[in-house]
Amino acid sequence: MIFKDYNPLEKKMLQIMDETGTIVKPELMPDLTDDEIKEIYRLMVKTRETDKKALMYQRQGRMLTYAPNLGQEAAQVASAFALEKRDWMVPAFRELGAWLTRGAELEMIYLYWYGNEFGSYVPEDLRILPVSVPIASHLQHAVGIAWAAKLQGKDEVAITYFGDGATSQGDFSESMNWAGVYKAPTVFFCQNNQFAISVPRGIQTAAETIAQKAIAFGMPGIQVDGNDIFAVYAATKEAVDRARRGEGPTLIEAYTYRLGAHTTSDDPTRYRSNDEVEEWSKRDPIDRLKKYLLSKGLLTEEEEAQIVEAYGKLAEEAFKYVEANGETQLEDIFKYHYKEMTPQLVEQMEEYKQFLRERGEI
Ligand SMILES: Cc1ncc(C[n+]2csc(CCOP(=O)(O)OP(=O)(O)O)c2C)c(N)n1
Repeated sequence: MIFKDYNPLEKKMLQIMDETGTIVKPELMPDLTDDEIKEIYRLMVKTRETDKKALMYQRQGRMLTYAPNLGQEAAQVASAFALEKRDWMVPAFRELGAWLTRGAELEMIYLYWYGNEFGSYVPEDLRILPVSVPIASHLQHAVGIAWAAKLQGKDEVAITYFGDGATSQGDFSESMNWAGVYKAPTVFFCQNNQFAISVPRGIQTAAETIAQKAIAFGMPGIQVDGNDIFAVYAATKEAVDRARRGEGPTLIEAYTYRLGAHTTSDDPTRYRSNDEVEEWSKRDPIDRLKKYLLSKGLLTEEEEAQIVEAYGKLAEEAFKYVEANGETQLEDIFKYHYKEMTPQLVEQMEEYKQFLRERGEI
């Protein structure tokens, strides 16, 4: 039981593996087999390579916009790895690693960033809600799903992902409060990547840590090293297990860093120093796990190169599919808000078509 030793008031951050890939808290090592650890590594590399390609396609003008995940792979993959298939994932928009860990197809994810509505058409058995851009609004959905599961006597848990900035939104407080009062089996997973676009975490909230916000809502909160898969996994697993046992929600703050831009429309050099980025690059979550695997003889440099190459190819194939099939239909933008279009949406669509006709675009 980790939570009882990590009272958020004491501002202790859970770290099990340090930056050199050394296990510094062997007594807290989670119960993962070597194969599972390697699977986490593969998923992190998959995230990194497919993320890099997406960014490249956007820069080539072939993808609409993109929110990079560089540096956050451990937080995403290791947390999603702690879920069961029957659990629910309620994402924001910077969770590529969690999507891939839950088994989402890259084609669908790329379609979303390509601007195609079918990128939000998630196969039902994955139990993932579509991307949610309005900050923190989806936390309400996660609590609703969790509470419904509880009322129906199902032992399903909902995890929801959000950033440090989202914790300043009213929806965050409302969702945390509801989950606390009704013991809704929810895991609130905050990727504290230090920025909400250009606003640094230090002026986002006066709370000393994000994890401390749990106290007000009567649930455990824990800050973990978000670049350490073992810390992320151990905390998430404990949170999921206690939620499933009926003990209620948990807030996890994964302390990490967004190494890239907020989105492809952002220029981070305007609000942070290269030295800071350089410092955090040394804590790269994939390098750290690679060091661990190499030291245990579970990975070779050759094998790593093969894995990297294979995922690069996978990304190329997926994007080929998207470019061949993903052309956006004008109607789609209006058609999928509701099961059926409301009269207002029909009117808006007609108006827009007329506008395009006048411009000679259709
Ligand atoms: C309700 C709402 N307000 C503002 C925005 C514009 N916006 C998009 S991303 C973002 C910052 C979010 O920061 P954070 O929650 O820390 O997540 P991160 O982007 O760092 O992953 C903002 C303000 C939005 N999408 N929704």
